[in-house]
Amino acid sequence: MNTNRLSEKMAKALNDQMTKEAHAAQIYLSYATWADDQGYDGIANFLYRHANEERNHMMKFLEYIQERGARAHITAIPAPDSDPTNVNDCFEKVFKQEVANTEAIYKVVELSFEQKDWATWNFMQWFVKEQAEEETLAMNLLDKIKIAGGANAKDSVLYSLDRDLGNTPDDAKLAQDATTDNP
Ligand code: OFO
Repeated sequence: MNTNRLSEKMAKALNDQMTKEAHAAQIYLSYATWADDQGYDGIANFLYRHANEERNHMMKFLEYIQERGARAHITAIPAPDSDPTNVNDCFEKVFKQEVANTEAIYKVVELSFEQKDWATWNFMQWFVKEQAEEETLAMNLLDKIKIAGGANAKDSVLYSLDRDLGNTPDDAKLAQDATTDNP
């Protein structure tokens, strides 16, 4: 008896999105190591924590695919893009990454609508909301760096920005506290 409740096309779309979330985690990790290396500990801390959130998103997809009776396929993750050239570039890359991921999420939502797969449509709404929040966060970061002078921001301003980001509340919970329902 076939207990798979996802169409082949939907299972592939969800698997692809799962890998995209893993890719996002790698991208944030790579920017975090760059920031760390440049001496921006607060920005690095923020990016490390965000990498953790993206990894939790990957797990959320994995669990959903398996729960619906299909198979989550663990594949290679594409390498992250090149290092940012400065803090302004770093935040611009973060914003672009989030917008690209939002577009990918919308495609899965669209497919679920076309297929009248309401369980998947409902599952995806959490990600629609999450992406809107993450875009806002990235826009706020960009606004801050623009006010600070963008690519020409002075060291003293970058110092305060770095300190402030290091003190932002921790959205990403410790691994032992996070669940796929509440990543
Ligand atoms: Fe997975 O939340 Fe952003 O990209």
